[in-house]
Amino acid sequence: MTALTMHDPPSAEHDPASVDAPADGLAHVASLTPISIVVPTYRECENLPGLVGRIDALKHERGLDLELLLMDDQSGDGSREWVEQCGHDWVRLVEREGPRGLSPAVLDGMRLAKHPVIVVMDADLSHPPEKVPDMVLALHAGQELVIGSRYVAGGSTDDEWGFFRWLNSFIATKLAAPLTSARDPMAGFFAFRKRELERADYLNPIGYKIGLEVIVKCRLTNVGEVPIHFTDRAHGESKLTLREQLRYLQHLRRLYIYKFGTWSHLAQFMMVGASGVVVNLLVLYALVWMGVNERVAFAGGIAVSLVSNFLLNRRFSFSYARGQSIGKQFIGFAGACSVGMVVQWAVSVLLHDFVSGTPLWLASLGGIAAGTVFNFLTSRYLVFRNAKSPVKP
Ligand SMILES: Nc1nc2c(ncn2[C@@H]2O[C@H](COP(=O)(O)OP(=O)(O)OP(=O)(O)O)[C@@H](O)[C@H]2O)c(=O)[nH]1
Ligand SMILES: [Mg+2]
Repeated sequence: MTALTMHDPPSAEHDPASVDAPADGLAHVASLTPISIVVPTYRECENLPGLVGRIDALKHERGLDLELLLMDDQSGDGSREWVEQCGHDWVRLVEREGPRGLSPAVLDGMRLAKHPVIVVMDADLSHPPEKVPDMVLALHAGQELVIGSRYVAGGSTDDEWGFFRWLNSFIATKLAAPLTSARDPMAGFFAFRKRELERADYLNPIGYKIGLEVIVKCRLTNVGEVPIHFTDRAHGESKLTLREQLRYLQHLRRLYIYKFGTWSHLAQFMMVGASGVVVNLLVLYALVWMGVNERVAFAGGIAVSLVSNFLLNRRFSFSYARGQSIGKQFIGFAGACSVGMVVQWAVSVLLHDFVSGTPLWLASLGGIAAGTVFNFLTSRYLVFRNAKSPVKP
């Protein structure tokens, strides 16, 4: 298998997404800022000496005032004992109770952090702590959040990344593109000011992508990226399962709804509509193949796609209204769509008869667009209406 890295190395100065490394004269600024480093840990005992050792060296070299919060989910692998005897009073291991999870652990750490700047990173030494001062300086230069990034010029990953791992990361990153302009929004290494958290209504502790959650929920637009070399974990086991990766899609959907509100409902409604066209055609052809009269087959296709559209819209596009009566909603949906079909027909006829030169296909498309918008608005505001704002997760 070919080994790939996401980017060609160096020439960071040509990459507008990359934040410049600080001038030497400014380097002391980072030392003036007390920093809370939050690290979620689950069975990372083998990695703790390396992590704490490197942060300790940095602390002395750069004169940093920092605390390290290890947010541990009852690992029971000797992590607690190691921290107790490590002899550093700035290192604290917090044993969490309740359901285990990376995001809830990080959120708890953010709440406990006593310093104004928070840095989140993994315990497995994938993220170089030596980049923390550059990240803090970029915050001082005006960024709201700074990512330790693999995907800006100068950033890189270990060469052992096979094609499928690269592709997986590439697709996941592209799916997040409408949410932020950051090149590496999936990163678990980022810095921001604790006060930014006040801008979020609510942080949802699902999935692995807590940085993306902070960017979207706190509506941070000024996101900088400092290039890092991402090293694969040398010790311990990965906790990133396939299940976690599927939860990422669920997480993305919620973030889209949060960020785009009604537009995201419209996008889902359109996708359901497209699936309805396919269902309609499949049923139509199946019925004709079974010898059913064509007029009845047309009606059958429409009826089945109406039901599949209803169920999918209820499950996805307007899932916030799922608590209400399915029977009443179905009657409303069918009623609204029947009016939509009349709207579609009327608009097509009007375009064709009264706007001279409109070809049939254009009139028809205009009718479909009008019918779709009508169906969406009636579904959104009449059938699946909800007293609560739909933009909240
Ligand atoms: N507290 C806590 N930390 C977790 C949990 N799952 C993962 N972590 C930590 O989150 C960080 C990232 O987890 P990793 O297993 O390294 O996930 P990854 O970086 O995507 O995968 P690999 O590095 O390839 O293994 C590590 O510091 C883990 O110890 C959890 O359930 N609870
Ligand atoms: Mg890792």
